Amino acid sequence: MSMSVEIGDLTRVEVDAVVNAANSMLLGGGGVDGAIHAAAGPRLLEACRRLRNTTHRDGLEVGDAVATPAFDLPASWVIHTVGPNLHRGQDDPARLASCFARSLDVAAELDVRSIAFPAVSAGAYGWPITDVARIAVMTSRGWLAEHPEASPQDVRFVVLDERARDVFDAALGMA
Ligand code: AR6
Repeated sequence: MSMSVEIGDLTRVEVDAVVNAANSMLLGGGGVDGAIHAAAGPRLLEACRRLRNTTHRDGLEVGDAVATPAFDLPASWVIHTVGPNLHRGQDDPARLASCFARSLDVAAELDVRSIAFPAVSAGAYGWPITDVARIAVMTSRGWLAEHPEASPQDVRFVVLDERARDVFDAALGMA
């Protein structure tokens, strides 16, 4: 089992599943969501529309996760999750923790070996990166400890700059 942080573009990472910091509508947006849709191609939006027309008519709840194929990305799967939006008063850390735990649950159902997360909610949704890093690492560490036999065992956090990398590094270094 391993957890690590790296600077990079989530759309170019060679992992089995990348996590998308989506919104409840599941129909694309800016930030990571926009980058993933642009790189994965229009079939990703079609797959998301299918979810909206079938299993997710009301969209995806904050803290939940759902997978689609990744189409033109190097990854096989996109696991879409919806972080809490601090600008709308969504300040419950449990909701953010749930994004990571549910994404790992979905990854386990798909039997993927490796998964890459962005700093969910640390962009447009306004959460401080220090809180996101701490919650991401604590939750993933807890999940891995509770599921010693399950996939994925390779969990990566992919961030855009050195400051974010240092913050995740500090969180990873805490017991
Ligand atoms: N690779 C890795 N990290 C990235 C990339 C990338 N290509 N692009 C941005 N980041 P955000 P949120 C970082 O705003 O806060 C969208 O419009 C970014 O620097 O993507 O959960 C959705 O549709 C930041 O640290 O996600 C939603 O409406 C982190 O990824 C809303 O934004 C998350 O930033 C979701 O907001």
